[in-house]
Amino acid sequence: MHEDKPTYCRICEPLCGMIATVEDNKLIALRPDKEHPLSKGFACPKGIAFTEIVNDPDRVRHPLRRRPDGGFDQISWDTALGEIGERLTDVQRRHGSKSIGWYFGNPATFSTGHTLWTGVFMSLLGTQHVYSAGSQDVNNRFVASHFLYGNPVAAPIPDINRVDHLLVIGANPIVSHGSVMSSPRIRDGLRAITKRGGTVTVLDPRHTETAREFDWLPITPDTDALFLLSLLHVMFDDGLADETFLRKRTRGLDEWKSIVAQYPPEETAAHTDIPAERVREIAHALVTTERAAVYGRIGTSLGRTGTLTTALLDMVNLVAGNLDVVGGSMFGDLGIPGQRLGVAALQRISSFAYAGRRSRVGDLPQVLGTAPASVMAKEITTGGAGQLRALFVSAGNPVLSVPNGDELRSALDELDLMVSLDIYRNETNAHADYILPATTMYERSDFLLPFQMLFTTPFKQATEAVIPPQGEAREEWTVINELIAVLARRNPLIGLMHAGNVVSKRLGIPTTPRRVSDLVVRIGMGGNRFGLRRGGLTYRRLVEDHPHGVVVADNLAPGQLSKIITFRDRKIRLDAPELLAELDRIQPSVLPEFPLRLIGMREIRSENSWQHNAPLLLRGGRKHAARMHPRDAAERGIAEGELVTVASRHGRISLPVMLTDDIKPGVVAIPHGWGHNGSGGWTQANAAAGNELGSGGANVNALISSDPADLERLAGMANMTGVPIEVTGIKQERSAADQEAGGVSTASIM
Ligand SMILES: Nc1nc2c(c(=O)[nH]1)N[C@H]1C(S)=C(S)[C@@H](COP(=O)(O)OP(=O)(O)OC[C@H]3O[C@@H](n4cnc5c(=O)[nH]c(N)nc54)[C@H](O)[C@@H]3O)O[C@H]1N2
Ligand SMILES: Nc1nc2c(c(=O)[nH]1)N[C@H]1C(S)=C(S)[C@@H](COP(=O)(O)OP(=O)(O)OC[C@H]3O[C@@H](n4cnc5c(=O)[nH]c(N)nc54)[C@H](O)[C@@H]3O)O[C@H]1N2
Ligand code: SF4
Ligand SMILES: [Mo]
Repeated sequence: MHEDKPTYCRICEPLCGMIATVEDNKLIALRPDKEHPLSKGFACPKGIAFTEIVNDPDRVRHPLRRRPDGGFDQISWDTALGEIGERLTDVQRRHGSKSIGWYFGNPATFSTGHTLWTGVFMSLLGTQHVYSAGSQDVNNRFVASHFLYGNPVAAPIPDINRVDHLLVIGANPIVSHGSVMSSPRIRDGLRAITKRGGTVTVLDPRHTETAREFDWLPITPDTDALFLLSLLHVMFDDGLADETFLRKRTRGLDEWKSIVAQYPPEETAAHTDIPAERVREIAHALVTTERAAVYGRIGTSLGRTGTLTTALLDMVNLVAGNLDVVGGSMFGDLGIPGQRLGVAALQRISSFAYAGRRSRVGDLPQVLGTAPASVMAKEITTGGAGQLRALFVSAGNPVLSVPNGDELRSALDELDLMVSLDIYRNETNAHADYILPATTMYERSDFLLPFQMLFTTPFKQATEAVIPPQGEAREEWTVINELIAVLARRNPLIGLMHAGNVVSKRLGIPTTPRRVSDLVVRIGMGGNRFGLRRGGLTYRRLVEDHPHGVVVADNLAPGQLSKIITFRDRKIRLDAPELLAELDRIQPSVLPEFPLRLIGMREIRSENSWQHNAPLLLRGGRKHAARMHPRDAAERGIAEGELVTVASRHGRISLPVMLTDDIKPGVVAIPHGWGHNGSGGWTQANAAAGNELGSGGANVNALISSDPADLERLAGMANMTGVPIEVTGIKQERSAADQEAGGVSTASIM
């Protein structure tokens, strides 16, 4: 039987509408959904290629158990769960619940059940060993919002539909499709700004795919805080800011005025390389253009002071009169009554509150219940109370995505138990004792719960599974329920959760992600409020009456701040001492032996580390390569395509170079997510991106420090951009070594 089913893609944040063609319970093809109200027939190559991933012969379809020789044997779910249960109970008996940990990766966020169940399970378990991709991504956004608004989950997004002057800092939405912002067809959204006479300016060390379409302003990596301070300087100095309004809405304005007075653009230009007159021009344009916004993402998150930089983005929006107003930087609305009080209450729970706990290693604050993944390896290898002994990794590949993968790789082998839930064998779960097969997104029903506040046009969609689980794959939340049953007897809170599961199941109303989502749909924007609002949305109505999704409001609503700020005086706090203390760290450090600066980049046909196995995405002989300016290459005698060594204070990797004018001299860009070294089960990925040394590309995170002292202090973020490096041609390296050897022999002859 041949059927076309509307659903949506859950690889990245626009969540584009898809039509899945299904025959005899097999996914045959995916095509963009023309009837999706926002993505309107757009999907990117990653989304289309997902058929290959669902049906990939390399996929893990059955539970696997590792043999002493490193290979894996297929076992039954019963055996796997029985053995894991025994070993987990043993770890818990000997070391307590606090020795059990979980790392959940990026795709977990795209599954309601996965996110909710891991969050609740770990929180009830009372362990501090919860890690996520967030400390390499977005945790500083949450921390900045915590300090400014007393609300970690409030994230302003640019009002793409109405903005007339958009300053994009450290984001490449034409490739990434937008982040911390769900805005399908983002390229069209950006083009529409210039079509209506507006401007888009892209501040980025690389002349990116986005910058190429608009105005490019090359900036020195990791100097954005200085640039933003200068914008504020000009706004105050030139009397552009509405101080009466600001005084009413904020605390700490005078302190900031005296701080920004110290950062005139004429002085910061030496670091940022942005001419003072451009800074002045931009500051004026942001204030005088009625609808203007600043938007920043990964490039502003992964520097040494990401939390401060992110707070400064909001401050620039605020001082320019662009925060929480139409056409500016706006807040999404769940439409749930009492949401402010809910957040305030959550923040009293130590497992959720900012710094409610601090990491054992490195003394770093917890963010939304998670610790910095960079310290995970040392949490395994450092003895003492609370040592991490049993680790679950779901939808993650931290050996490639976290700093210093080598350190983590060897630490994993010291665990008493490691269990992975994944759709593939990857470089991380090569070290797991068990790999449990997870469903892909098209094998589960879902609602876009975590993204509701991030849509630039408020939107809802729910989908049924379009195919049954392939092989013996199971949804993560059901596996977590099994673990809960195992641990119930030894941990009272887990026991309570287990009892809840059992009772609700007996009553015929089992707790499922669908039921939780239904609740949120009913009380949220456009919901039926349990019958109070006739014709309103329920989960079932979403699936049956709106299979292509439904726009619940034409635009974002201004004036959300009063619902967001949890401080009693309802004022934005600019004067958190923790933020102010970060000002001491913003001056870039100079290491003469590492004169170049490393930045990251995303590729249109990669998704972090996990889509390099799809033949459609590997077409055209893709190569993992470092992008370098010809001038820097010439100075080092390096030719196009040559194999080079890239070294930092923390490590070295080898890969070919690609010379390009589309990068600021002095900067080198290397995509992350490569370094498939054959330990994963990804046969295509392992063979791809070949270089002289072998295959699978290089792991750029070998160049990044996992030392707690090198992590950003407020969010424990890894410092992955602006890292000092040097690049040497391997030929030059060899001849230098030969010369040295030659020198020695000459000397010995004499
Ligand atoms: N195709 C594709 N799409 C993706 C992903 C993917 O792997 N592939 N990953 C998804 C994920 S997990 C995320 S979090 C989002 C990220 O979404 P984005 O943040 O839009 O993605 P990046 O391409 O990493 O963009 C970061 C930009 O910052 C620039 N940059 C680096 N350092 C600095 C700096 O110090 N200052 C400034 N101003 N700029 C800097 C880089 O040159 C780069 O262009 O993308 C998502 N979408
Ligand atoms: N140098 C550098 N490093 C970075 C970044 C950078 O910009 N530069 N970006 C960081 C960012 S923003 C992110 S988000 C992280 C990503 O870091 P991670 O999330 O640790 O790694 P991914 O490569 O996304 O791996 C995802 C894994 O999930 C599996 N998977 C896919 N779908 C499912 C599913 O439905 N269920 C289950 N159980 N498994 C599934 C895939 O097979 C894959 O093994 O990388 C970070 N690392
Ligand atoms: S941009 Fe591509 S990968 Fe992202 S949601 Fe849309 S189709 Fe999926
Ligand atoms: Mo990410």
